[in-house]
Amino acid sequence: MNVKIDKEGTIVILTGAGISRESGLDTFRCKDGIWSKVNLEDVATPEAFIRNPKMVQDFYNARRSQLMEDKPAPNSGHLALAKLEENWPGRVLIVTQNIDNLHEAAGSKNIIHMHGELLKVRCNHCGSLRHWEANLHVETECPDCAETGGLRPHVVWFGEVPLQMEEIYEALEDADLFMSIGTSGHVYPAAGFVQAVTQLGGCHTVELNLDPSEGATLFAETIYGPASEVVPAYVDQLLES
Ligand code: BV8
Repeated sequence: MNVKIDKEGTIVILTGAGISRESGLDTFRCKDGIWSKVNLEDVATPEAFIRNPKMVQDFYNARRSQLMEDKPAPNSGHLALAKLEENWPGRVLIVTQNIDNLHEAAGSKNIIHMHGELLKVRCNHCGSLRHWEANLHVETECPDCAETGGLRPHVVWFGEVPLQMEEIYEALEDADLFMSIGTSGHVYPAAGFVQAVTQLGGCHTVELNLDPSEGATLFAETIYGPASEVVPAYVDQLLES
């Protein structure tokens, strides 16, 4: 780590599918990733949900069942971020693109799921939002309004507005350190956060990834290797600095 961060400083951490890979969850764009097995246009857009709701529900049912049945454990990358939040005097915010629950399972509290959460569903009819662990089907009745056909995963699809963007940009304005972990830098607006903090000035940026992301050259510092190794090492340097 080649910079000093004020101990009262704000740390904003963007995470992507790469941080969960060593917990056994697939990434999207790595070899054998999710998008090599299914077209995102068929399962991760509002148009797909209208065209073939069963295909979309089955896609998320399979991923929700994996969370519920395989019970993937947070790895040392997730745990290191929870330790940072616990021990850092300043503010630590995780902005995750992931819809799994591994940051929570590791003990992190200050989390924004900008692409939603796999274990939540919402009703298009009544707007209710609730924790959900079972499979979801087109004919599943909403427990709140009793309507069918309206329940959908609480997940942000392509073309939909990511969640809590105002809070995210406020945190980026306040950031003294921006860490990007396990993301290919392919999906916007998340991939644009590093430019946003760089334009604002006064924020150190570091990419911790298995290999260079599409935005690698935009970071002041880059460290490559598996998250389970590079993230704990970086967090220990921060806490010791
Ligand atoms: C929006 C659903 C308007 C949930 C997902 C410019 C500006 C704004 C928008 C756009 C733009 N250009 C294009 C767009 C539209 C679009 C977009 O970005 N398209 C892409 C294809 C170009 N964006 C949108 O539609 C977004 N909405 O823009 O609304 C707006 C804009 C601004 C402000 C307000 C409104 C909505 C995007 C959300 C789409 N939903 N998924 C789900 O099913 O999970 S995106 C999908 O990709 C996942 O959510 C995932 O989180 C996300 C990013 O993928 P990554 O997490 O990076 O995973 P990936 O596999 O790609 O990479 C893994 C990385 O890990 C690799 O680099 C690898 O090296 C590394 N790795 C692997 N193993 C390890 C590791 N690293 C460390 N350790 C390891 N062991």
